[in-house]
Amino acid sequence: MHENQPHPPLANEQRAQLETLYDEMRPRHLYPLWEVLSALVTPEPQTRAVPAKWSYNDVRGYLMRAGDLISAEQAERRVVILENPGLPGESAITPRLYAGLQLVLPGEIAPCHRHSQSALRFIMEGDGAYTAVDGEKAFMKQFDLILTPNWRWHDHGNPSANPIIWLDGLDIPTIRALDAQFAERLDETSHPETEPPGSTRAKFGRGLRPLKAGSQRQEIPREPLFHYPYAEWSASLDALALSDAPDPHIGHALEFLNPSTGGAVMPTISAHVRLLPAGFETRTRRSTESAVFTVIEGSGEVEIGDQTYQLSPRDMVVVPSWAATRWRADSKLVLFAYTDRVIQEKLCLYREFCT
Ligand code: 1HN
Repeated sequence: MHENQPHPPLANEQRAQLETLYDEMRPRHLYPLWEVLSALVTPEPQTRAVPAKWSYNDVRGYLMRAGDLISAEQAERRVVILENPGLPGESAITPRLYAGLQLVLPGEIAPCHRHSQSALRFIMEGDGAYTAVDGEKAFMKQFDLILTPNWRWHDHGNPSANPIIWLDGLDIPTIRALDAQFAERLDETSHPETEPPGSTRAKFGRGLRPLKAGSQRQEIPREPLFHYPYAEWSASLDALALSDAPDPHIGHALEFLNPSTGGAVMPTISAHVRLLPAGFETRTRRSTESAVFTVIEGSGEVEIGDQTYQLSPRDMVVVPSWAATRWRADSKLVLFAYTDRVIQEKLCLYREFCT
């Protein structure tokens, strides 16, 4: 298993007899572990995912063409998938995460459904559209984060005059790996309104939660909050940058929290934002989390393994597990990221290596 401790070599005769043994085992679906052990148990993470970058306007062009050809209702979700070049045919941007850009044109509705996959939406362009979660609408502004946690009804609508485009981040490959997918459509296109817009944020988004007495005591939903506006997270990030020194490996960073648990926003997806001051360069870091980043503001550069990418607003990059990563900000650089860190932490597997 260790490269510096080779196993004693096999004699030719022994090898021939082993091959005969394998030939007889194969039809019975039996295989020798010792032939594959070093590929199964590696000293460090081995991933098929590779670093990659997509520029927003490039993807947007294809998405708008799709907008001329298929309606949101026909498509159910009109999305162009960002697929990792190392995972062809898997509709995955990392082995655990999915990414896509979704377009909803003025007047369209993406019909109501629910599924075991957890999803986040990060608004890339436009405002005034909404996602309704269990019948409560969250009206979108650019760079807002909206969650549709697993098994919650959700539909999207765009009553505004402009196209709306967002980044969809889901845990599709994770749920697929667990063979735990379920999905269903609601009979109606839109979920009936259950609460006025903003009511969940008023109840749970300000360090407060509803309190009732005795038998009235209310169960707190698993993920009560589903809208994290840009105006709020960017103000917090700017305040952090005024009061603290940047972390040498990730700059100023704030994680989005589930107020019910104090942990990651959803059971399978972690999300955070970062700010690198102009001229700041991080040190090199590796981590076992795979991450999808998008640039909110500014320009700079990222080195991911042996790749270097120039960054400008709304570029999207994927950082595979254990790839040595270093960021440089030419101007104030603001990033949004979602990752599979929470899964790894729950499994006691998460690791970082900072130089
Ligand atoms: C989904 O429900 C949405 O609700 C977007 O907008 C993308 C990709 C696969 C499965 C479900 C949405 C999706 C998805």
